Amino acid sequence: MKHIWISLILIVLALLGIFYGFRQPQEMADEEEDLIVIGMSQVGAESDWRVANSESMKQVFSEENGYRLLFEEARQKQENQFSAIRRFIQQQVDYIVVMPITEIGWESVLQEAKEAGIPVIVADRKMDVEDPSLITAHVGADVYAEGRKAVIWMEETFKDQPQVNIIHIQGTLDSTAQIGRTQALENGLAANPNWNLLSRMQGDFTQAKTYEVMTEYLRSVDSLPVIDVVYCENDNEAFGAVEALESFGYRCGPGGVAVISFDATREALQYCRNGKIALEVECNPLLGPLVEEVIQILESGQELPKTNYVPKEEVFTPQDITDELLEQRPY
Ligand code: GYE
Repeated sequence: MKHIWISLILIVLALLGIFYGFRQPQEMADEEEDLIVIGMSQVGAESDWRVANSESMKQVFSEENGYRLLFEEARQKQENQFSAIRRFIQQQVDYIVVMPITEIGWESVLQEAKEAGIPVIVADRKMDVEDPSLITAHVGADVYAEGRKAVIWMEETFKDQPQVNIIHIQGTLDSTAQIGRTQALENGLAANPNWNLLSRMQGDFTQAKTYEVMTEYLRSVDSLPVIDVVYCENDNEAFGAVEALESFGYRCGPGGVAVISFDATREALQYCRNGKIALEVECNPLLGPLVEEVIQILESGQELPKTNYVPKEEVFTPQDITDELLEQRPY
């Protein structure tokens, strides 16, 4: 009798095993079908800001949160972004999210996405297109406003100085961050006759390129000029500029060169605390949650505002930076 019971239990267990064996893959497939598929095209990994931005996207668009993320990095080439977007269209993703390298040239690829019925959300920098229906929403900072904060600080700091010698290091040309931050400085130059632009160079938002162009410039001048301000369009440019300036004997800090930078990543705030960066204008890279908000609104069928600026961005000078701020800085 005991043997019969044991055999019965074994049979039941075996049947249960077969049942679950068949059921589980099916259930898994069902769960996968529920995932929202996002095709995401990122510029590259040119800066600390960009790395933090990619991290934020990957954190939010995880399987645990209900997403399948197809993430492609374009190594700073727009053609690579085009091919990534075309692959996403072929794969029939639910949404395409693009952090565009520059503003222009997107019309035809966006048209293809539109014809395939896939909404395109633009994050960080903008796209300049004539037909607004090609873009469902934009999530990103107001970079002109960031530039204005730097210009206002310069106006206050140098208001009594008869001549202010400025070097301007631009970011990737035709990118929104370059256009806005450059425009703010241009307006500052026009409004302040005591500001003197010594040189303008392209740093492409990277430390290496900025070190190179700055070194070339300092090598090419007959005698080293007095430099009051180096206006860098992001933190990595500021690191490269400080390195080049110091190697030519300049001192960055009070009484020396005032380096201005945008982003306010942890390492740059450390530079700022040490006085090597005089002003940090914050630009928040953590855009993942805002992009998700847009996608959730779309999923629920509600009306969507076309532009969602990143809410609050601060300005830091050396005295604002505490241990606590550095420890808590998420990027
Ligand atoms: O400031 C820079 C990055 O587009 C706002 O791009 C972004 C800029 C950011 O490489 O560090």
